[in-house]
This record gives sequence, C-alpha cells and structure tokens, in this order.
Amino acid sequence: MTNPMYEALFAPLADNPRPFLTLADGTGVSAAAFHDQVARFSHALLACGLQAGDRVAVQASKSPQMLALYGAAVTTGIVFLPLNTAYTPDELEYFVSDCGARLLLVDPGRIDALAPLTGRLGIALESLGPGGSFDAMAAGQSAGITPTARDENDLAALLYTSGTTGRSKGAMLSQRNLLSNAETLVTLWQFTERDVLLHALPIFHTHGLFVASNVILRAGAQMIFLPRFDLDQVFDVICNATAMMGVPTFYTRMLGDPRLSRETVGHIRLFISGSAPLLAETHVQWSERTGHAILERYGMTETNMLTSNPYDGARRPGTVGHPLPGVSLRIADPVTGVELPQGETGMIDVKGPNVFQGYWQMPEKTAEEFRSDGYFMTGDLGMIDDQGYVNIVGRAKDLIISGGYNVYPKEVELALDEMPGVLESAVIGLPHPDFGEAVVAVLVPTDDGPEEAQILQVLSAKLARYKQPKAFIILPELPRNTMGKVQKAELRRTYRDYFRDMSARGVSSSA
Ligand code: MLC
Ligand code: AMP
Repeated sequence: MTNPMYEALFAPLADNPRPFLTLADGTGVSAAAFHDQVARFSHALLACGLQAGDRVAVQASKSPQMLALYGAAVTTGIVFLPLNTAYTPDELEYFVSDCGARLLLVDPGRIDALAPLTGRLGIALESLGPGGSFDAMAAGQSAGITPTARDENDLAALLYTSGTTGRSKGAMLSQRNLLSNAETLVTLWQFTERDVLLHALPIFHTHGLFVASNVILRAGAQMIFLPRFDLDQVFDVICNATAMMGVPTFYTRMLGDPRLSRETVGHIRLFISGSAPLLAETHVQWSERTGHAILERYGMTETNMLTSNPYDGARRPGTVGHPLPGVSLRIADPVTGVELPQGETGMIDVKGPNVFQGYWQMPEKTAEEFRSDGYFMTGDLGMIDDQGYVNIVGRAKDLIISGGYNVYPKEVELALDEMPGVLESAVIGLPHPDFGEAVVAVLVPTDDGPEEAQILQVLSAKLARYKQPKAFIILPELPRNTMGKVQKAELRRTYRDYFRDMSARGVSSSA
C-alpha cells in the first residue's frame, strides 16, 4: 500500500531543481527545496507526537511553509485542517475543539494570545513561518522521508463550512476525493509543466488549496505565490503567468484598473473564476477588454469541483458549464429527489468520487444532506439549458457569498439577537459592487438600542470581519408572512439597490 496523494502530488518534486514557487519579492523556491521542507515538516509533525488520522489545525499567513505543512500532513496521513486567518479566537476555539486537534500552528506573533486557549483545551501550540518554533524543530530533521501508507479512502483534510443552524460542520475529504478532482481538472483545463499560475487566493479554502495548488502540483507546474490579492502586485507579476484562478471580485477589481488591457494579459492561456457567481456582464466586459473568455466553474467545499465551462468550445456567460467527467449531476425536486425534466429548475444533486465522506462526528447532519440513492444535495438551485450548460439560479440554503467567503445569516443573527437592545434581526445578502453580495443586518432595536459602532464592537469579538454587516437597516418590525416567518425575499427586493444608491451618493461601502 502506498500513499496516493503523496505519490501523485509531492513525490515528483523530490530532487527536482526546477522552479516551483516564485514569491512576491521575486525569490524562488525550487521543487527540490520545497520537497525537503515537506519532509522536514513531516518529521516534525511526528516528533510532536501526532500519528496518521490525528488532526493538525493551522491558522497562519499564506506562505510556502503553510503549503509545505499541507504536504507534510498528506505525507504522514495526518488530517489537515486549515482555518481562515480572519476567524476570531472564539471561532477558532470551536473548530479546534470540535475536531479534537492535537496541534495548532499559528503565526509567531500570535502564540501569546492563543496559549491560554490551547492550554485550556490541552492542545499543543507551535508557530509556523520565519522565526517559528515549528520551523526550528523541523530544521534539524532529515530531508528524506518514507510516506505513511494510506488507503485512498483515508481522510486527507477536514474543512469547516458554516451551517444553516449556525453550527459549523467539518467536511471530511478523503485522498480520493481530492486527487480524483485534481486529475480531472488538470486534463480538462490542459495544465502542463509549462504553466505558471498566478496564485493570489487564500490557501485555507477549497479554491486556493485544492483547486489551485493541487492542480499545479499534479501538472508539475509552477506558481507565483502572492500573500493576498493586491492589484499592484498582480499587475507587476502577471506578465510571468500563463493562468490565473480567482473569485469574481478579482475580475471586477482588475476591470476597474486602467492597467488591464489586451497587452498586459495577452500571453495568458486561461482565466478561471469560481466560488461565487460571475455576473454575465463581468464576463462580457472582460472579453471586450482583454479578448479572453473567462472560464467559469462551480464547486463547493463538500464536493470540490462539480462543473466547468469547456476549455475548447463556448464558455457561456452566466453559466457554470457542464458536469465534470465522472460527476453525475441531476436537477431534482428539492423534496422528493425525483429528477426533473430538462429546462426545469430544482435542487442540484451530485454524486461522484469527489463527493466528501460526510460531516465530522455529525452522522444525522450527513444523512440529512444525502438522498437515499447516494446523491448529495448541494443546496443550490439550478437548471440545465438546452445545450447542457448548468445555470445556477438561486440557493435553497440561506447563505450569503461575499467576495467568495460564505456567511450563514443564522450565525450573525444569533450574535445580534443576544445583544441587549436588539429585539430581532434578519441578516440578508444584498448586491455589492465589489464583493458581489454584502452582509446587511436588518434590525429592530428597542428605543434605547445600541448604536451601529457599539454593535460592530461587540460583533468583532465574536465574528470574523468578513461576516460582520457592511450596513445596518433599522425597521420598526420585520416583514412576516401569515405563518410568522420573516420574509427575507421581500427585504432583499426592497433594498436591492442599497449599495448602488450608496455609491451614487459617494458613500464608501467597503467597511
Ligand atoms: C475582506 N473583507 C471582506 C472580505 N474580504 N468583507 C466581506 N467579504 C470579503 N470577502 C473585509 C476586510 O476585512 C476589510 O475590513 C474590508 O472588508 C475591505 O477589505 P479589502 O482590503 O478590500 O479586502 P481584501 O483583503 O482585498 O480581500 C477581498 C478579497 C478576499 C475578495 C480579495 O476576500 C479574498 O481573497 N476572497 C477569496 C475567498 C476565497 O478564496 N473563497 C473560496 C472559498 S472555496 P476592514 O474592517 O479592515 O476595512 C469555495 C468553493 C469553490 O467557495 O467553489 O471555490
Ligand atoms: P463553499 O461552501 O465555500 O465551498 O461554497 C460553495 C458554494 O459557493 C456553492 O454551494 C455555490 O452556492 C457557490 N458557488 C461556487 N462556485 C459558484 C459559481 N461559479 N457560481 C455560483 N455559485 C457558486
């Protein structure tokens, strides 16, 4: 028995002097040097007492070290749990305790702040990155490694997704889930060792970690590895890239910049967008300005990628293309699961080697989201058009996607409702020029209810910044239907132009 993910993604880097990563300051990391780091980190993880199947959680800045830690987890069979750097200590506590992490790795500057939490939970705490204690521990280790044997159904990663009830669920992803998807995407998008991907996404989510990094590793290609999406950096280095993957905000921000032209991106082979809907208008503007048709694809944490517009063939604006080879996708009646005739709108149900193993220690939740015939209900509403392209037309789940990050309104409403002076709240997503959708809280306060600034102050201790409302709307009462249910659709309709009107008035809506 071998370790399929290690063999396919990391083993080919060993002793290979070719370039692998180019960092923002222009320095490079060769494939061989990266593999050495993976091996040293693997020994360090084992030296910390972790074994295959244990969980290592990491909340750290994007860096080659963070990517090498992922490689080390794969190599040793330790389950990798990356966490959004925006999570507050409160949020972090839930994740690390729920998954029973043995070790938490953070940036060196955060050790003192988090030591009480890990001490209380009995979890080891080390720091990762330049000057980090974990790096120091790894420095003395061997650069040779025998990977831990793994079955393709063994878990490789645990990624938490928020839940409609407010409680986040850990999606269990096996080696097969991740590897099968990477292999499909490499072939479909024609990635080869000649590619250089401009990587400006975070690596704590599916898009930046599994779609981008796994595809590049599998193709034997290279990445320009930027710490975050920064327009100046992007335009500085794009001349050296052959492909870019991004959320729609990347594309709208680039369109707003005079540096974007046919010349600046003429040599790029492929632009890919996903994680949130790319407006057809953005697709069209991009084509007009650059001559490139963005390839839009669709996926989710639980399933990796599900559909893609074609590499060769029409990439149709406003659609997410065809199901990937090996993925069965049907449009079903949301309640019965019966497949609907072509052209009708229903729940997008999927099945395939990419679909996750279930939610960590939540068998009931897992059962609720699978049909009896094994299809997973995505919670997205879709329609397949007469040319076989999947169109996402809405969501059955109460979810906001802001700049590619998911925000579950329930989680924000719970935090608001427990505040003195807030009688009730409804959190909705409204169209936003930069983030696609933005979180807005509709509040019913008491007469002496809290000011906006006070609310934000309380929320910032509990919720990551991107989950905090970008605007507050105060109402005497929330609209309800005859059953007493808050009519969010009506609120979304009423305030649909809120941010457009705001920018027309010259008011900033970025925070
Ligand atoms: C940052 N902020 C956000 C935000 N990102 N608010 C709402 N939504 C977001 N996505 C906050 C900041 O904290 C800041 O608050 C203020 O908004 C403005 O920040 P900014 O400097 O303009 O933001 P920036 O750092 O440039 O980040 C924007 C972004 C980033 C779009 C580049 O959010 C990003 O990289 N998103 C990608 C998310 C992603 O990878 N999703 C994939 C999930 S996987 P303040 O208070 O400081 O002013 C998945 C499956 C699939 O969905 O199909 O791929
Ligand atoms: P996440 O849980 O962060 O993985 O988010 C997954 C969700 O993002 C999906 O269920 C969709 O609602 C949404 N999504 C991903 N890609 C697209 C896309 N191209 N168009 C529309 N929605 C998308």
